[in-house]
Amino acid sequence: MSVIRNNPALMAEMNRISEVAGYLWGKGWAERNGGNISVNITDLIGDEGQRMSSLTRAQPLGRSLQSLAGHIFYVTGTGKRMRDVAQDPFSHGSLIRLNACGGAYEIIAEKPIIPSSELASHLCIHNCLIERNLDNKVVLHTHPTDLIALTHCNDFLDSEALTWKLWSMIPECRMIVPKGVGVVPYETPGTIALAEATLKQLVNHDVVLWEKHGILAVGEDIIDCFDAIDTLSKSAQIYLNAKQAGFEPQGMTKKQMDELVAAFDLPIPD
Ligand code: 2HA
Ligand code: ZN
Repeated sequence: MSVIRNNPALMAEMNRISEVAGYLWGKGWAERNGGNISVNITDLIGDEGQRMSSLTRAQPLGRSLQSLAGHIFYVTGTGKRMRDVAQDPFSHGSLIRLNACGGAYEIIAEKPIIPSSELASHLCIHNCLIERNLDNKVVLHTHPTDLIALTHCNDFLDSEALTWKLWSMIPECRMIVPKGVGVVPYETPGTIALAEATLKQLVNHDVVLWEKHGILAVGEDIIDCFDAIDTLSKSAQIYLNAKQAGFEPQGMTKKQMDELVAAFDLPIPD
C-alpha cells in the first residue's frame, strides 16, 4: 500500500493516532476494547484515495451523510484493543471511504478490519460538524475512570455544574477546556440516540461526558483532543482526592477565575 506508506503527512497522522492510543491505554482509560477513534484523512490522502479500489462490498450506513460524500477516514476496528492500535494502527483499524451520496462506506486499506461499533455515531458527528462549518477532523472516545465516577453522582449530571466544579480545581482546566464539558444522560452505547444527544451538547462544547460510560472529544487535532480529556481528568482526580482525604475542595474563587479570564482573554461561555 505504497499510496499510504509513501505519504509522509498521512503516516505522521497515523503515528499521532498510535501515540494517543498508547496514552489511552497507559492512562487506564481503555479496558479491553474500550474506546474508539476516527480521523478524517481526506485532505491528507488526496486524489489517490479516490482511486484506491475497495477491499469489501459497500456497507450501507442506514442514512445519507451528504457532507461526507467521498470523505476518507481512519477508524479503529470493532472489538480491537487500544493497546494494539498503539502498536499497529493498520492491523487494528482501517481506512474507509464514503460513497458519492454518503450513504455507504467501503474499506480501502490496508486490511478488511470492520470499523468500531460506534462508527455510525462518529460519522453522524463528523457530518454534522462539517455542516456547522467546523474544520473538525477527529472524534475521540474513551473511558476515563475518574470522570465516569463523577457521573454516578446526580449533582454532576448538569453540564454547567460539572464544568464549574472541574474548572475551579486548577487554572489550566479553564484555559485548556474553555468551552467546558457537556453531559449526556445515559443512553445505550453505539446508538444513534446517543449520537444525537451528543450533537446537542457539541453546539456549546468540544468535550461531552456520557453518563456511566465515557467521554467524547472533537477537534482538529488528536493530541489536543487527548489534552482536553487529560486536563478534565486531572481536575476530577483533584476533586476526588480531596474528598477521599475527607474535605470538600474549596475550588478557585470567583475573583480568581475572573482574573484568569481577564489575564488570558478567555472566551466566556453563553
Ligand atoms: O468501542 O467504547 O462505546 C467500545 C466502546 C463503545
Ligand atoms: Zn465506550
